[in-house]
Amino acid sequence: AVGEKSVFEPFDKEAFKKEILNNIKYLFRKTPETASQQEIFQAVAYASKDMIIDEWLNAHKEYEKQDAKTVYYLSMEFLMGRALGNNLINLCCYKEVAEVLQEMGLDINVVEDQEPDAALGNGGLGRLAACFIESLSTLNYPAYGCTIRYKYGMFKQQIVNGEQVEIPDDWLKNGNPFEIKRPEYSQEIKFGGYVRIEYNEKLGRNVYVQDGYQSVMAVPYDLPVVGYNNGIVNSLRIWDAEPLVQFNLDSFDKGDYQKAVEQENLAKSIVEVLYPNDNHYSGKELRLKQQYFFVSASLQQVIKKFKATHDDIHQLPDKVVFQLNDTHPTVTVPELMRILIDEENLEWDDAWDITSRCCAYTNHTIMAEALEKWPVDLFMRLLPRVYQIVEEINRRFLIQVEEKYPNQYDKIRNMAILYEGQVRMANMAIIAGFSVNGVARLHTQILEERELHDFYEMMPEKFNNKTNGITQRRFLLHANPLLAQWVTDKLGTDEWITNLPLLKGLAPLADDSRARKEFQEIKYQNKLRLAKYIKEHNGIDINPDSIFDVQVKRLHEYKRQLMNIMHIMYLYNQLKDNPDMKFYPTTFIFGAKAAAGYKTAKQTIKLINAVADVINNDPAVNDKMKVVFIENYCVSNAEIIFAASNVSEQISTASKEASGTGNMKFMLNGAITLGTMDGANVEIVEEVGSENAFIFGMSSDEVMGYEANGGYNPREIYEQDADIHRVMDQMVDGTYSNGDTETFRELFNSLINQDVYFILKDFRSYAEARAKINEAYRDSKAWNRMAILNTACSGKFSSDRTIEEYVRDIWHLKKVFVK
Ligand code: 26Y
Repeated sequence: AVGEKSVFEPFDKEAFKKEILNNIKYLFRKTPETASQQEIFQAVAYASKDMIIDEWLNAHKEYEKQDAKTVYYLSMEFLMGRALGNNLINLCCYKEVAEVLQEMGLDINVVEDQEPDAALGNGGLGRLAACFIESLSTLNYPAYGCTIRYKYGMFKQQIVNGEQVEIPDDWLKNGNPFEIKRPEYSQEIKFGGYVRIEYNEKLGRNVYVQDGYQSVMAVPYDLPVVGYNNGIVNSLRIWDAEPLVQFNLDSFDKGDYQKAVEQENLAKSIVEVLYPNDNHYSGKELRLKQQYFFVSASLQQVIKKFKATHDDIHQLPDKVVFQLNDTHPTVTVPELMRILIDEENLEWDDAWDITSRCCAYTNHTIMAEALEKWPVDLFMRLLPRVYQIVEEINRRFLIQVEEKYPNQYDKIRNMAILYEGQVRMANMAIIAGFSVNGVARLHTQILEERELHDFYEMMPEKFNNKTNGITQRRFLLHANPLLAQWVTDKLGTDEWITNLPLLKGLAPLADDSRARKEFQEIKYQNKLRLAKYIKEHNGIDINPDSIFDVQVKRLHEYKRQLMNIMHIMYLYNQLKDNPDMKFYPTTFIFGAKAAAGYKTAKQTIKLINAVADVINNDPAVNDKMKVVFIENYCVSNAEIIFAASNVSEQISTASKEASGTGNMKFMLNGAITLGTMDGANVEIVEEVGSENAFIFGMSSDEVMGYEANGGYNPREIYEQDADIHRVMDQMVDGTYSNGDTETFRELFNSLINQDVYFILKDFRSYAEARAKINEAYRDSKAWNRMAILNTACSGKFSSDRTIEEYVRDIWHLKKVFVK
């Protein structure tokens, strides 16, 4: 179906082939026979970039002509994954390019596999940003994604002796064929020094000048973000840092040697590496430098671009909106104020009006440990002028609070930006922006009723929900070509590619036995593909006829991978005790990276691998269960994993997972959710019906009720439930640690003393749900019926829907069409 109705010239296969051959020759002085796979990938990538360039130029010409309002999606993370396959899909020439390559004796999958993932992100938040910019292009909206060109992205994970080892991700080592350097848009970024106040005669007031600072040059590179079949190409602008003065012998002579060294080091350090923390804040100065670096660069460039075609800066909110992806880019607020006041000479009130009409904030978490709070002294030292502005924003806000809530000190304690020597970034984003949104209905409700209640009470008009979504172009069309083709055949159209709710039309097929057989066969083929990947990468043989029960996501205590593996330990005990127990063979699959400094998370990975090692080497159970930890979970292998899954583990402690987006990718690919009533699971169940999902565990209200009373007593469960007792003891009796009793002691202690995430409390209910799902799989008719219904009901979870809601309620953009 792909490529059938391209807006492009009919794709010229011969010309494309010639271009690949030319690239192989002129870039590498080679022939197809002597070129390496990597060189062939580069040659194909450059050839496809040539197709993109005209559209890219054209779209931007049209934006300028129409003077269209543009959204700047500011995010510390964009977890893009690979570009080649998706660019070809969105250019509607994937099939044709595959044929060209085949004629040349090449396999497009092998060529795609040469591309390193652009892993400029950790997990959900970064991948959401990537889905959003793809949808923005596909929906014809002018947009930029702005972030940092990290030299090293998310680390590569190796498992050595069962433990995680982090390998630097040198993703740019072979160059990046898709990026274009734009030195003409370079911006100077200033750090440190002090603020000098001067009287300005002409303005009749004091002005503020930053002096004695260090600076670096921010140099942008643009990556194309291709819309699906519409001729729109937006840009992901990634900022690199370079020293202002080139380090050379001249500067030695001039006595600037020290300065040159410092600038070189500063520039290098800022863009060196992505912080691998997910949902966990650590007050590192370098991270604040990164934040200010890419925010200031983006804002300076936006203002210059605006002024090139507009006289009145007051019109900025009509043309520009900044979406802050969590609090990480919140320094946008005082930086925009600084530019408007110090450089554009506006008065405070004018500057504030413009700033608040340009900024909107998305919250992705309610967990206290993820909230960014910078020590005042650190902030002040690094950004002296920006800090003055923060103080003034805070001062003026507190006057308002005092007026509205006289003598209510708790309001100030909760809402002040500056409090107990810290700058609270979330409070600044909420106070300054015109919109605050959560990422799933339940999450937004918890923000309004609890976490941000005082803000909600004071400014309810700012609050809104935007349930997350995912792009079906990557997670169905590219990731699961067999299912994509089946969907197109059954619907008689490929319009679902840009209109996902059309999948509803598949629902009647759930009751059609032939359709169910076909659906099952496609899943089986995808399971073979994953089994092959696992064999190649892990050396483990798995049974494609077993249930593929999968939990892939960042490793975090609240996501409860520990509960999953403990339940597997429990099942193993059961199977050993009752070899004839009724049990459908299951392969339990994990994939997860732990933040490098997160001890409990790393221990959990170790436990999973230790349990896998024992179980996979026990012939007594091997025809019934296997446990696989897939190394280096990332966007490119995720695509293979989702397509092959039967059971989607979404088992976070209720109230903790803001939304989840992996849950949607599984659903789209026909996996059944085994989950708690948390995040977007609630809406998934609402769409597909509770009879087509397996829900267990405490509700968010129950969880929050216990939390308000200081938790519960896990020891009671340990004492009373013999099965749980046994599993717990096996963590510290050496069963999974060659007799060593201390390897997993900390995990044991965390459960017995506090069990902050209610693992023991939810264990029984989880076990029941898992038993039900194991039983349900036996009835292949009923199972495939459910699976088809999950795909059919996943239409709501397209990021196209999410983006249209952002546009309607927050951004107010107009679609731009190109000839
Ligand atoms: C270091 C620090 C301040 C920090 C770094 C990364 C804090 C948070 C994060 C990342 C958070 C994140 O990925 N949140 C996830 O966002 C997804 C998209 O909205 C949600 O689906 C998911 O539930 C949420 O955990």
